Amino acid sequence: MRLPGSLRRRGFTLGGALSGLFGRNRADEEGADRFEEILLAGDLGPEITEGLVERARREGWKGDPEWRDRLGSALAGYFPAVPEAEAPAEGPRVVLFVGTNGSGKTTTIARVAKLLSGRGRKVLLACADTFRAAASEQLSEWGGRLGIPVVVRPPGTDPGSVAYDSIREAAAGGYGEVLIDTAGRLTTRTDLMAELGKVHRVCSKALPGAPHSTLLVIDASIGQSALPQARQFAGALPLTGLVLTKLDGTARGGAVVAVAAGLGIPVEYAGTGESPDDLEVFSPADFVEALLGGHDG
Ligand SMILES: Nc1nc2c(ncn2[C@@H]2O[C@H](COP(=O)(O)OP(=O)(O)O)[C@@H](O)[C@H]2O)c(=O)[nH]1
Ligand SMILES: [Mg+2]
Repeated sequence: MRLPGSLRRRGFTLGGALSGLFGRNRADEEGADRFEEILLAGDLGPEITEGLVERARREGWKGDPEWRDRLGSALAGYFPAVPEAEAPAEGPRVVLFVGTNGSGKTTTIARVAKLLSGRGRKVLLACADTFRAAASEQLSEWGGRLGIPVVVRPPGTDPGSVAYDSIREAAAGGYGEVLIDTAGRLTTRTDLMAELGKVHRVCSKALPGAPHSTLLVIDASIGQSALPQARQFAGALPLTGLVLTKLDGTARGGAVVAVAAGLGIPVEYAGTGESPDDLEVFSPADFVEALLGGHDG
């Protein structure tokens, strides 16, 4: 995974801040307090911070020349593994994308579509964001650029019916993948959150077992508010994975560890820019390495 060096805040990197911390000549308590401060400043959140402080104490990281590797594997261990994507027995694989407005859903769908069609998969896009005409225009524009058909319906159409139609159309047309875009929503709008649950259920009516994957797209730059936001979505429909976007422009990537661990779901993709190729299959080890980067030994 190619990660930009942006996981650092002006003057602050997790790796840099930790330099020398586990040297032998620091008082234990002072070191533990400082370690805690640094992890919190790195947006890892209170639970993971506490877990790591405890682990450092238990495993005796102080004075251990390998402490950085230990910390790295402890962090990587917080990410659940991505399960093997099984091809459905029959019909297309359906992926539903959800998230707040502007988190990067539509951009991500375009990139995933490009990736999959590059692997020879026959992809159908569906715009179940029927609030704004601009939403279907944006997805259609991507479809046009990528040469991938897009199912669109007039604004105001029930999003569930767009999802249903697209899955039936994909099944009839021999498509391998259906990627469904949904409208961004504030987690405070309980009616809209409930509607997502409905779209999810409608997918399974169109095709038993669908959606095979439900991905929550999160703007990585929102830091600590990512976890409560993700929990709200998880309460509205069963999520299977995460997509982190805007990792190119943020130093708040530590929060990502808290979200993946807190929800117990894997990160599948990472967005690292605005172009159609700026999507990476997520690698916890590479991510942690970038997070701990910027140190001098
Ligand atoms: N820098 C950067 N911008 C991104 C990334 N992903 C999405 N964006 C931008 O974020 C904005 C909102 O994206 P969009 O896909 O329309 O969000 P949606 O409302 O969730 O569908 C657009 O300007 C995208 O170009 C990313 O990984 N990096
Ligand atoms: Mg959108």
